[in-house]
Amino acid sequence: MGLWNFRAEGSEKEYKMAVPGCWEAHPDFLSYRGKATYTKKLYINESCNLRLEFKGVSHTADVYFDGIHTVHHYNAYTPFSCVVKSVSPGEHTLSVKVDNSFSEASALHIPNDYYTYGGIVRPALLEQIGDLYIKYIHFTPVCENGAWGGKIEAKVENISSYPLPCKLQIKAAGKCAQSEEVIVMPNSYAIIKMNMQFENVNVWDCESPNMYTLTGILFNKGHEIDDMIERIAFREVKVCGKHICLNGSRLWIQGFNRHEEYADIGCSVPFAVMEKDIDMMKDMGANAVRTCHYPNDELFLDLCDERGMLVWEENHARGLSLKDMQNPNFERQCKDCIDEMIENHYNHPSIIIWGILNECSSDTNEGREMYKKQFEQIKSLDTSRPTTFATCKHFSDISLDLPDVVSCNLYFGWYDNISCEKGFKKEIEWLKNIGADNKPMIISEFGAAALYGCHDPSHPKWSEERQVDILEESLKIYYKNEHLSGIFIWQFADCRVSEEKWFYSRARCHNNKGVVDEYRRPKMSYETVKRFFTKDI
Ligand code: ADA
Repeated sequence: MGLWNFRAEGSEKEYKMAVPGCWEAHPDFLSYRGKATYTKKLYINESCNLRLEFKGVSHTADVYFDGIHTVHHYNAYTPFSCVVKSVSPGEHTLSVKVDNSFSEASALHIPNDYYTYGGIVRPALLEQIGDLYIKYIHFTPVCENGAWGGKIEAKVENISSYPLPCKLQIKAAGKCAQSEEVIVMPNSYAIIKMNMQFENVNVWDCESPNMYTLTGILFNKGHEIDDMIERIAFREVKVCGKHICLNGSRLWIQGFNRHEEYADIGCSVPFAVMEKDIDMMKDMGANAVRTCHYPNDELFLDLCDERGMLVWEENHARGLSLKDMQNPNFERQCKDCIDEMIENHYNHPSIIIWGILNECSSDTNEGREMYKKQFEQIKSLDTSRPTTFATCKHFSDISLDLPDVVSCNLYFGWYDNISCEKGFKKEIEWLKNIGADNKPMIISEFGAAALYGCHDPSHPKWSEERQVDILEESLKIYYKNEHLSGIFIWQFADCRVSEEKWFYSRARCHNNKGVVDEYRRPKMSYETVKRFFTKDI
């Protein structure tokens, strides 16, 4: 947190730029797409190993420490880190070259129906570490015959050139356990697995989002050399036939798609606005949010944990054609995004489903193979959550056998001039004919656009009145429909979009389907949604 020196490529002018922040928030860079360098002086008071972690740099970062390149990272939405060994006491220079331009090097950040901002858009942190440190601790809650246990998987890294012994101690929910001694090989890592049993714990759910602190302490020859504090919870989410169950009870999911963005701030959404968004969604009666179309800031996920908001988190992709998916960087960039999303967000109890590849080429054999590969990757990392993807390939999708949950984006009344009742009936019949009706189904997107303040008694498209009409008609059909496990309205708030491609045709270059505008000013549809989502409360 703070001000860094900033200079755009090819410019001699130096600025002060806020981190975390988007350069588009500065009057001179409102629509700047290109490269820039952030620089900051660091003062280290004793010789040590430094670990630098960046929670999000949009969209490509190259980090230099005293002019030496330490790490390259692509994708704005997942954390990455690097270690600088044996840093001497005194002043040092940290610089980050950031690039938010579109090119073949970027398969996922492309001109789209959301805006790719530029900057060190999420927090950056610095910590001193020893030669042996904890990379992550994953906690998987397991309930057997009413008794709660936990599977622990920790990754311990050795950055020295000699083998090091260690033991891991875990304290959580009044219990303490210690691993056997493990030797971590030089310049390598070890995975430590442990099982724990717990008594008298309170489960996590939307009404009572009970959280616990897990403390991991790493010992080397009896000396404490590192620790890690994680927040965990006791809840199980499973697919039970055609339903999604939380702690054994059938879930009804009702919520919003939410882009990470706030008016002129861009994608570095302030913490207070994150909380306001959750307050407004809960005020409307929502119990869920979909992180369309990328992994979210962990601060927002922390709030969802604490407030009992269910989360569909997904990897970064929106509307990529087969040609886009054939970009030579696509598969590696998706793989890295999924690895980083799950490694960093694994313990959030609010995340109940992993999604991938929103409206990509799931209607082609080559596309299907890529979906298949990504679902296999997710299952290799986490078997405790179901998977899904949102399709728009109605009547032609050939990949719906792959996910645990079928999800459809439907815009009857906006893009498709057919009644929601008729359109939904056709969709259900199609899913039944292809044998995809044997698993839970979610309407992952439905909605209509309205310009904030646009009122017209004839209810034309783009008026708030028409948005009410379309949402009302859809909610009458979808709300607690027997075929459905949940619905996500598109979308919570208006958001900026690219000017390239057809997106320039979006009124004011925004996606205006929010129930509130980008300043969180409610449209008429706010009360419509609230009427439906709260009527059973
Ligand atoms: C698609 C897409 C969303 C948004 C929406 C719209 O379903 O998944 O990101 O672009 O359409 O507003 O048209």
